[in-house]
Amino acid sequence: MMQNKNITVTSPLLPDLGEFTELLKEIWDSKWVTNNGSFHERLESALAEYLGVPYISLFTNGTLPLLTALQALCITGEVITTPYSFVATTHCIWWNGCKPVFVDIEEDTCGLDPDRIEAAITPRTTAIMPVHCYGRPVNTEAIQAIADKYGLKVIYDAAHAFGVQVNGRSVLNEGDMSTLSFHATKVYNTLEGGALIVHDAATKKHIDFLKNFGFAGETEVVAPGINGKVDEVRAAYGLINLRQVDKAIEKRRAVAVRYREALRGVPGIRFFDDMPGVRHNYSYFPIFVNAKQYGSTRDELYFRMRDAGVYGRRYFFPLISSFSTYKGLPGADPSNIPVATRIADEVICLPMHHELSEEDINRVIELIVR
Ligand code: T4K
Repeated sequence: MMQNKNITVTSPLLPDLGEFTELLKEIWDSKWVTNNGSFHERLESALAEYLGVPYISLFTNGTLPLLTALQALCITGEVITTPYSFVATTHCIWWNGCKPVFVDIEEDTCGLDPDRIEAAITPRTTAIMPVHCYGRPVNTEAIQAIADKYGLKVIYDAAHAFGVQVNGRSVLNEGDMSTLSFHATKVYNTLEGGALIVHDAATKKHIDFLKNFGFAGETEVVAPGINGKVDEVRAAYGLINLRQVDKAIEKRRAVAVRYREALRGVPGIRFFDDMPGVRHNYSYFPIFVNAKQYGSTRDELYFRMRDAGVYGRRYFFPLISSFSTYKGLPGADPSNIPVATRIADEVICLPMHHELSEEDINRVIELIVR
């Protein structure tokens, strides 16, 4: 009997090999392979234009820009953040010697609930680090109003929000800084990669020093920086991928439309619709399983899918606040974060990428709709 192929949660968007080889030849000929080369410069300009942001600095992954943003803004004390994210979000706060303080999330965005932030602010709070989870923008206006009232910085972990716009404006322009991840599993990737988005030239210059060990010249080190540099090979890869990302997002949108058509009305299965005025990137397609109404638990469905070769993922289960390093921190107790706690037990991110065929989509749907 023919075995069904496995369907994974995502699949990397890869550049055309012929085109990539051409650029590799150029890099080989130039013998300039890293440290702010010409492809690096071209990719920064192309991304700034595509994303509609004034200043962007490339990084070698999506974790280092978070670390660097906290460094650059001299964040100390307590940082309010979400327990419902990839663990890198909280790790970066910890690595900067700050204390993460967990606040619950909203049901409709899976991002920080602005109505719960003020209660978590103490005299030691210096910053808020929300996440545009699954690329769904949080309420940036409400968060900024709180930040302004208490004199706090806002750093958005926008790892999932490549190309996301609200009313025609990039969500990456909000707050003091935003970060992106260009990991292979993301809508847009440079294999590994990431970026930090800032609002002015002087800050970008400082970030560029920080990502190069703090060097401001051959013999001058202005701050304790790190190595976050991107090489020419990945910059060239990223330039080609940028030209095909819109097509990939359009394909993802079509997958979302099919899932929604098929799953709407299935008792116990909740999912997101598009938000008004938002240009989404369809980076993830989470469903939320209400066991009572659906008749099986999330994990029963999850493992049934796996047994059939359909590899969804439970992003973001377990909550960051439940890991041993963090579970004693303020806000980490499940009673303080009831929405995040419930949603982490309900979520399955369905396969979502540009290469899913009609047959693949039907296989996923048939496993959920019984
Ligand atoms: N902030 C947030 C909110 C984030 O979500 C992330 C990362 C970060 C910060 C940090 O950014 P980075 O430093 O990572 O750039 C993945 C990614 O590694 C991670 O980037 C991502 N978030 C996280 C949500 O997911 P895993 O451990 O789930 O990936 P993995 O290896 O299990 O891959 C998932 C599926 O993707 C595989 O089953 C198949 C497919 N895949 C994966 C890879 C790596 C491929 O088809 N080809 C591949 O090369 O973490």
